[in-house]
Amino acid sequence: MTAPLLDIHLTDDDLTTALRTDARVGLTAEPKSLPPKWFYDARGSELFERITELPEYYPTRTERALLERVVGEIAAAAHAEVLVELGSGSAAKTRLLLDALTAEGSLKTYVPQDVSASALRGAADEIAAEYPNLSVHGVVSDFTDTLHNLPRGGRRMIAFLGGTIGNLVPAERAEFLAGINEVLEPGELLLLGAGLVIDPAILVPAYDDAAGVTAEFNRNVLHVLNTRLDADFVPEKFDHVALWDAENEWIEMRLRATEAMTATVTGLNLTVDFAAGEEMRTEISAKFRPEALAAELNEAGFTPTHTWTDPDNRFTLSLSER
Ligand code: AVJ
Repeated sequence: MTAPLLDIHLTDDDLTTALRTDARVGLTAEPKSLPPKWFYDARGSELFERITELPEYYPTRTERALLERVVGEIAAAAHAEVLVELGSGSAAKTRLLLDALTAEGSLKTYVPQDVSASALRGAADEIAAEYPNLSVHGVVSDFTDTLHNLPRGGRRMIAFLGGTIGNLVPAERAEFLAGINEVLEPGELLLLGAGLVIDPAILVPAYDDAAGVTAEFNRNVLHVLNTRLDADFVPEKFDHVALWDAENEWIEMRLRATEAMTATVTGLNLTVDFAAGEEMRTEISAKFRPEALAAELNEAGFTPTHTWTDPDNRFTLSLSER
């Protein structure tokens, strides 16, 4: 086997620079907020893997079961030579797609993309070993601004699974989808996984599990600030909040200060005051209505050709053509 190529468009220094900007903006804003991509250092990625196994967290297993059921149809419709997977992480669901696309006979290249070089290297090595006939070309980048760094050549399908599209607010989604559309050639494809709007009685516990793993994942962003920016947050002094915003149709996660406190972010030369009970937004996870999602794809220049939904209408996969 040939060792997989790894293009690094995002170094550790770049990450720190981006975090500095995000943290300075978010911690001095009113209300305070931090972008969810900063959950995912090694510990955060591990906590997320544990979330996917929680009884309450239905999205991962729902999407996986759906993918298992329809992956043959996807492969037949896509006839892709290159599979680009955005935010591939541990590439757990990838094998389903790779098996179907290699069985279908068209696939030559797999391009996993992730912000985490360590997660990517591990996944790329494993996939390269398991699929000796596939050329594996990893890209370490931030999916929102490095689409043009994706390798070209061969009919491509970009897969963006897991419902991570929901981390973006509508204006960011529009920009992101249009950006993907722009890098694709006519006839190339986008496979998008998205969580659907369902009963909040099922949604909320998925983001506020009984075992407290999601709470720990949420507080991990403070560990990341402590490590990367030499801050002194006391994560245990923040409560996990998950609520359903019915108007925006998204889950919102927040960290609530249990008492008044001041944190020092040495790396930013910044002190941050929290009032007792003050809440800081750390993530939105938007859920979708199928017609509205199709409209967003259309608006970005895509033609949705297929949609598949699980039997409980909790999650959808949609295949669109540029
Ligand atoms: C990885 C963004 C799809 O929004 O469901 C899980 C992240 N946050 N539990 C999601 C997450 C809290 C997850 N995504």
